[in-house]
Amino acid sequence: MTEHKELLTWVREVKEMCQPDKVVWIDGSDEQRRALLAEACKTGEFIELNREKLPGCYYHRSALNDVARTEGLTYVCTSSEEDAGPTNNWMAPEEARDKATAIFAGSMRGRTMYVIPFSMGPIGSPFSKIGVEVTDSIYVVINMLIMTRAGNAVLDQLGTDGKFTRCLHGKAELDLKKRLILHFPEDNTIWSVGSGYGGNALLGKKCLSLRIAGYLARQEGWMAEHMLILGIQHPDGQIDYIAGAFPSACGKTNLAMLVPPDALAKKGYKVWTIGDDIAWMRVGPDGRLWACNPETGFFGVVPGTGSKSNPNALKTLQRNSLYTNTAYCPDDQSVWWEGCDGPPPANLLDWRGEPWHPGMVDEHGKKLHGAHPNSRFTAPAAQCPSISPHWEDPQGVPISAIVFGARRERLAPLVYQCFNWQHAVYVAATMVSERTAAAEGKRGEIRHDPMAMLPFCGYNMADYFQHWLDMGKRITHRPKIFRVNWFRTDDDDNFLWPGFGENLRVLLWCLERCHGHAGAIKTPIGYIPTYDSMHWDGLDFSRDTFGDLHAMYIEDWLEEQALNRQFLAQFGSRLPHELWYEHAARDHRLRGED
Ligand code: GTP
Ligand code: SPV
Ligand code: MN
Repeated sequence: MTEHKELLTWVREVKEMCQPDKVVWIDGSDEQRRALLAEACKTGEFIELNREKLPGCYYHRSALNDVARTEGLTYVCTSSEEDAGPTNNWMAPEEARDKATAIFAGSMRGRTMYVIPFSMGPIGSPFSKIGVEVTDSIYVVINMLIMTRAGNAVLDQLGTDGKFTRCLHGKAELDLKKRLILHFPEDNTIWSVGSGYGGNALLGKKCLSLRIAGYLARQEGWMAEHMLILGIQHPDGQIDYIAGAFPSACGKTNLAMLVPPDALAKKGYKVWTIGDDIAWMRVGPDGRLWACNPETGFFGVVPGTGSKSNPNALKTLQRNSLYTNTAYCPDDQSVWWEGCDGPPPANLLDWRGEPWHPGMVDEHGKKLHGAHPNSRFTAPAAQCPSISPHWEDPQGVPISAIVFGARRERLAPLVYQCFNWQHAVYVAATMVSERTAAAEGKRGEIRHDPMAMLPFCGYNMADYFQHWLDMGKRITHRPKIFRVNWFRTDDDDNFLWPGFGENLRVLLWCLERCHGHAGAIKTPIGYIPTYDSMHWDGLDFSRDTFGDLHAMYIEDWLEEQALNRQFLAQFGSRLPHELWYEHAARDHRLRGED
């Protein structure tokens, strides 16, 4: 199996602590995967879905208290609290280990412990990172087999002394009071206990590929970002690649799988998907920024996925996929969710397993959902109709533009271009978004979410800003940077912008700005498009509404400036002075003083 001494020793130590009945190494074979699926169906952890309609698909319901990431229980455990910074929860490494050990101790009695060697990025690529996740959850194993490259080939790559991230996961009692998601960046170790939910439990994802990888990336001179990657093919066949950072449940999966509106498709525009959640980016020998997707699957938001909003996602998840916390129809073993194509079938069970029909309310009169708002699909990326032929290229794809998007009903216009890299770092660092169902907490409440990385930065956010500034100096051919917002509403709360496929029009404007030939107007916050600089083929969109989408209310921006000042101030002297410079410069521009 393996002669990697450090790995064998670690697995033995974990076994002694958790006391599983047996240990099974995940080899990556189809045979083993099938056996695990059969076992999960026997215990009720999985339900096999209709073999004709949804071949190879399974349904899983989580515990009621385990439906989203728990940011309040997620910690960065560096030896100094300063190194975690004011935006992370911090716990001293020793205390964290003691607390978690008490929960892990004996927690796998009567269970099997699975050992999953996995690679983030193609196996053997110099840019990939290897992890080994130990878990007592078959659900985690099956997810990891979709989301990562896992099995014996990774052990071979690891050899007898390769480096790997130790990823320990246990369900324990799935008790909120005994749940901890702990990162030990100085030790290249992750401990997660008490949750089976995606971002808490699939440790290759946010824990390794963003928090730990981000920590390493800063030391090694690259970037680990919460970004989608897509390619836009122009009518002449040229392809431009764009990376986009949006907070959780704010549109990355949808944008990554964008289907061009008919009129633009007819002209020859085409969109290619590379990744929908995580981008690892490096400076290439040509001085450009190159991005790759370290994952092999999509762990996407289910509600709202329909043939209008995201037909590519819908096609991707027709086979070999997992559905977690959607509604379930026992009559024909199918799944249903809000925003899917058809009406709900009779005899539906909601995500909790209770009989459900539309219009149901709880005892407080609050609407009950059939599918949990954060119900998720896990689907192989290779099955996506728009997947790019380059999605597994080890060196990645060259990035022409970066877009930062967040969810704002007001203030943020549809799109604006930043003046330069340093200005863009300020714009991204002070990005504000409304909370979504992807994490526990009050939905709709606004908060600063710098670079869409607030919950995912594994070290002091001020140092992360500095890293962004430093990277800008190292990239000789810098991507142009834009801020977008698909979510601006009118006074009746209707979205002003149709979004989804129509977002291509905004991306085309961005790319034409990169190539230097689209019209724009300079404003205090950046360059906004003129109506006539946009492609409107096939869309009847009024000049007035376009104006509303970009309307600037100076008073509101000055209020926002006050919030930004407060946000930046919490980093004290660790904050790069360039950000204060940009803050003051925007203030001056807003007051008409420049
Ligand atoms: P994570 O997987 O949590 O990181 O999220 P994500 O950024 O991939 O989010 P996703 O694409 O799944 O978007 C989720 C929500 O955004 C759904 O409710 C979508 O309907 C909504 N959404 C996505 N794109 C648009 C858009 O262009 N306009 C509007 N109005 N809503 C959108
Ligand atoms: C997110 O919350 O940003 C996700 C889902 O992409 S999770 O895997 O839970 O992080
Ligand atoms: Mn995400």
